[in-house]
Amino acid sequence: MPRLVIVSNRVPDLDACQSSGGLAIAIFDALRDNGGLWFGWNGLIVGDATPVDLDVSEHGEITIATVALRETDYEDYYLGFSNSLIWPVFHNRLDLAEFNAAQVEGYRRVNIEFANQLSRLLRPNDLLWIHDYHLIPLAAHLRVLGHHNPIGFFLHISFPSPDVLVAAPEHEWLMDSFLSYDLVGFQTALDVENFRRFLLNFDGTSQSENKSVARGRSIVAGVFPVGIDVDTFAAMAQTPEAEKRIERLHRRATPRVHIIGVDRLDYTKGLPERLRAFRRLLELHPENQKIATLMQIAAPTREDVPIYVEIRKELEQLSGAINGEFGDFDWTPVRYIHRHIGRDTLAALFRGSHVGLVTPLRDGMNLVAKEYVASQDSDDPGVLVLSRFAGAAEDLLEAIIVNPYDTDEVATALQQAINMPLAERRERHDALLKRVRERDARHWRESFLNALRRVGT
Ligand code: ADQ
Repeated sequence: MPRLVIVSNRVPDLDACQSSGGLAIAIFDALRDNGGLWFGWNGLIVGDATPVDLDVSEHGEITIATVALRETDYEDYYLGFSNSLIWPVFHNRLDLAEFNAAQVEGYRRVNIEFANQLSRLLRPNDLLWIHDYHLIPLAAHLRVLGHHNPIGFFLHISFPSPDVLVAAPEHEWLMDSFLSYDLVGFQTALDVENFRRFLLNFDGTSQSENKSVARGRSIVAGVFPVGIDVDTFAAMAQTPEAEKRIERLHRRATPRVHIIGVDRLDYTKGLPERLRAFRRLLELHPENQKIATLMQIAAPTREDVPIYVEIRKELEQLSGAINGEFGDFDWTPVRYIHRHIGRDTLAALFRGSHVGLVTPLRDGMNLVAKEYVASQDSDDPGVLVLSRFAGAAEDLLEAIIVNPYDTDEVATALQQAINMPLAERRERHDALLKRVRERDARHWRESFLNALRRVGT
């Protein structure tokens, strides 16, 4: 068996990652199954003059190798090119994209530095799996250093259509960088289609089935939807502590309908639009007043980027305005929580909520939608209202699928969800749970790694 080498922008603390779960644990499990190396940033920022040393530690069969980022690198590579250019462009928000030459230089510099550091640790038959948009040019630099290993890349976010991508500076270089991978994995069929369509812009590109040959290099692109560990989430939603939390959530004099939204506080998640849709529900269907509550949990994220400060203010104002307009001494329509919440608490809140409202404007996959489904009581499940622009919508067809920009449509979907008969809720939930289970975290990593092994032989 070749050794597995995982590279991601950030390497989480192994103990924290085992208890916090999520995607990090799905990656960690791949290493735990077969042993291997995980390389990336350790989350620390040091002064520009500080030498950055590779820190290597052994944890049983797993080797962790990390480096710190220098302050300028953090600004140019992480906050800059990765999160102020690639992130908005790949989420169709050209209006928010910022570009300057220093940022692209920083992005190149860190990728070269990561390649140099990693290069020292690589063995000839290692299998490399690189994660996400921060590290697109990593394979190209490793190839320059003479590494011929099979290298796969997985993009966790959506891939834009070619006409959007060409508006981004340096797009041609970025696309050329992809060609150093043997396998590129995406969340949805639409992402793969967009990627392959872009490659046709390069003279002489030929394509067959899932393979493209462009600029003399051959690359396979495939769909590998990210999933969750269903049993762990379902179990967390049913512990005695979870039951106590659900009881607390429901302990009110008047009957309540609980709607829940859980997201990082990111402009791609459609949070202001979601609050407006909830307000519209109260206007269009006033019988929900004093009955329905939207709990929006929005975890802080990228607060060093100004647009994230703005969206936070907007959300605070909007929830305050809705509560001021509709609330009463015994009813708060919007419960807005700007904090990170433990996963076991989240599982209980999902289970205790009648509607899961997941309405991003654009999202690679969206794991919250899957976690909501996994947490439900199959005998009396809640209803998932899901944006058509989440990658998850390609699979989760039995959710109520909505256009998140259309507040009237989302309000109508909420009304439908609140009043859905038990038999229909069960039928939809059974189908959704089956799909979430089939395409779980294990399926994701095993299908990607098997495909990578195939292209590497
Ligand atoms: P994200 O954009 O972070 O991920 P998502 O897939 O929803 O989006 O994952 C978020 C995770 O964080 C979920 O596990 C959720 O439970 C957790 N979370 C969110 N808010 C929280 C809070 N307040 N407290 C605690 N936990 C919270 C990126 C891409 C997605 C893609 C994933 C995985 O943008 O499209 O689905 O990677 O590939």
